[in-house]
Amino acid sequence: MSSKKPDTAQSDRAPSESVGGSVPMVPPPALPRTSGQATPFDPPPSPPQDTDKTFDLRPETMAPGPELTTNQGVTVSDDQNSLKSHVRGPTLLEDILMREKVTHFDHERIPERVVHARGTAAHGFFQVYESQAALTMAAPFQDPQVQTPVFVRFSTVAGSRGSTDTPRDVRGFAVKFYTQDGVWDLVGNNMPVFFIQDANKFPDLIHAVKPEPNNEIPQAQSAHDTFWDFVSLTPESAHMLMWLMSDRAIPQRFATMEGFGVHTFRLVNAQGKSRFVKFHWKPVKGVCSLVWEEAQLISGKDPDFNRRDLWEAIERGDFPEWELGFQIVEEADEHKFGFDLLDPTKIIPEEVVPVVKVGKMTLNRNPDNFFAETEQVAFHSGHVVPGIDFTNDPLLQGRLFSYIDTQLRRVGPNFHELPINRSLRPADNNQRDGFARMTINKGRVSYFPNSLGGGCPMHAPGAAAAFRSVAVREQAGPKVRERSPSFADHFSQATQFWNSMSEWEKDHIAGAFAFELNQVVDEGVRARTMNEILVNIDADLATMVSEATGIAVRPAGTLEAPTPSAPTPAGPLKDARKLKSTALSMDKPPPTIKGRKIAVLVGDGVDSDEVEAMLETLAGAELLAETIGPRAGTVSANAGPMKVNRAAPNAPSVVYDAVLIPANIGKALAVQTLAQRFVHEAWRHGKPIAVAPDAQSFLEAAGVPVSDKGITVASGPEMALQLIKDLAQHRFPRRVSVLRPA
Ligand code: HDE
Repeated sequence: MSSKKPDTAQSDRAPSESVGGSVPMVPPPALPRTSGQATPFDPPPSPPQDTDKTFDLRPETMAPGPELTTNQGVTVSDDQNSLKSHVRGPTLLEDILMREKVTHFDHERIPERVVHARGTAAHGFFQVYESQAALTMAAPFQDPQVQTPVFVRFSTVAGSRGSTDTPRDVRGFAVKFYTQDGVWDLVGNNMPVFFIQDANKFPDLIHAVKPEPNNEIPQAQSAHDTFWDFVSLTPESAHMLMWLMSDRAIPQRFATMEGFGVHTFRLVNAQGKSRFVKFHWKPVKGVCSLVWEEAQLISGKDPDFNRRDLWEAIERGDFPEWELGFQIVEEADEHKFGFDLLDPTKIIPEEVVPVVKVGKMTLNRNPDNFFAETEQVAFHSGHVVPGIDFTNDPLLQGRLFSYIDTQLRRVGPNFHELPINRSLRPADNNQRDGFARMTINKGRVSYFPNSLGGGCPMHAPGAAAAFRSVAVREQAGPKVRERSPSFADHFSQATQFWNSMSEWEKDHIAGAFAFELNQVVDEGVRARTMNEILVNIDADLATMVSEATGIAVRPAGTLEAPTPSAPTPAGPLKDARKLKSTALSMDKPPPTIKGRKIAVLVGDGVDSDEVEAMLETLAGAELLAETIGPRAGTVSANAGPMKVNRAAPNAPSVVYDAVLIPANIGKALAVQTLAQRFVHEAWRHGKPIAVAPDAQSFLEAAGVPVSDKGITVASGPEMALQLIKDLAQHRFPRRVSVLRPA
């Protein structure tokens, strides 16, 4: 696609040509002493003046009181529902309570993102398979010849900018399309639902999951009391909790995770016809995750694991790809599902409305500068182009307010002028000034209507590509601060998720709940999660978690009264036990194993011809093999010194997908604890292992049962071939129960 912006790369000024003349550099005076070193002239250190400071701070120190107020001291009647034109209507601008609360929240951090602070990004393009003009006039979906540039940022939610890549968390999946008609941001996640149904609760959710405010512990984790306190009091989060406790929350690679627009949006065609749509990104490499213990170890061994993988894959030309899918619902079918399409805690099962793949996104270029691009990119769910429109989902409505607000705080009022955010179609309007304004607008006129500027820039009511909101007919009625009763069923889809899982996935989910709740100290929070959330999802799940945490399941019929967050009517759908969507399970072999990393353990005495042959076979299957020796440099092989790629102490098992041990080194490895740990971890984490016959006793010494699936003892080429076959499974997750670890 050609940019309509003039080429601006013409003035490359050398640093010496800087404007304003040169200033002679004066060397700084030599420091008389190293900073921190005491001299005879320093006064003796005084004891810390804690009491003075505590006194000094006292006027600002405040414990929570009994009554919630605004910042102006006005008592708040309802802090959980935004003001809407009617129960399912759009949120009103007049909502001073929500705006004060959300605005304040949006301004809490500088300069890192309040949520999704840790992220990484890449450039690429999107190309539609065939024109979707019948559904939408959005520019990226018109012409299969056109490649629309994109910039995609992946992120975690809770951790700060320097945190690890692999916590148990939701992953952000934000795509900026630079279309011919302006910028469209599809700011989604790797899970199709969300914790809450109303934007007004977002500050509470995030305060609860972030490190606790008194000690800023724990970093990037949901396994702590305040998070579970909040979700146990917020039953609408039940479905999202199932996703969060599943292995979806620890994706193996960004390239192997799905993405979702989450909310129901609208597609609008040139005739003004609107349909509902859910957006899906389907990874071409399939959906694959880590296992929890592995993810925890990676956090220490290689906190940049996902970011490094994305970077390296793009550098070597193994470009990550996703197909974009639409789930389309005609307006007439809006109420046919038994749940509300406006409720962001619900999915439309793919078996009910199929996902139609309409095009492909390819990421093929790493950013040149992390700050200028990845950090300063400013997404907004309200950045849409003609052909895309919103629904009354109260979470989406709140986001439409929040993102501009956060960019004003984080990047400034001219964030749209930064190169990474700039529209390919030049922006032209009467907005002026502000911090760091770059455009030099000429002339006297910065208002409309005007005659002195010839009336420019003018409205374009007739332009085909002008943005017009869909003329949705809203019901009349009194303003309300309520949630629609059609949002009341919080558990059916959580149960559906559980029903759709394989046995090992259930084991991992129950294990994750157990891990988190064993970390929670408050007995009330533990009991409430069990008896108000888990028992309502599934009795087996509750029993499994109960056994692993010691939290008693209360006898049926003794549930506490509904929590403040729960709307009064309706419980789970009666037939929830039968709901199932096989599309939700990850128990499927990936379509390709291209780019998987294989550890080939080597040592002195290894047969270098055999190793060479293995490496060739693996490369032929598009796998990345690395030889790991006891030290960096070389090992002495039969035919002389053989170079190794990495030294064992710096090459943790958790960053590889499979392990190979050639002949002649089993004996040497048997006495190395590090080597034993290496293969034992690979086995625990379900990875294929192939060894030469003389390494079998080493495996046994390392506690690896050689009869397990995915463990091969073979000679020569057979070893590598079998490993490739086994890798097609991704993992053998049934080896070690997460609930009852070996
Ligand atoms: Fe966000 N969210 N969010 N969010 N969100 C932000 O914007 C917010 C929600 C998502 O890589 C912030 O630039 C509110 C759902 C992603 O830069 C902020 C609510 C979904 C990213 C914000 C939500 C998301 C953000 C923080 C409740 C999935 C990272 C920094 C109504 C559909 C984008 C920023 C990037 C970032 C607000 C809920 C996705 C504060 C108020 C649901 C992927 O504006």
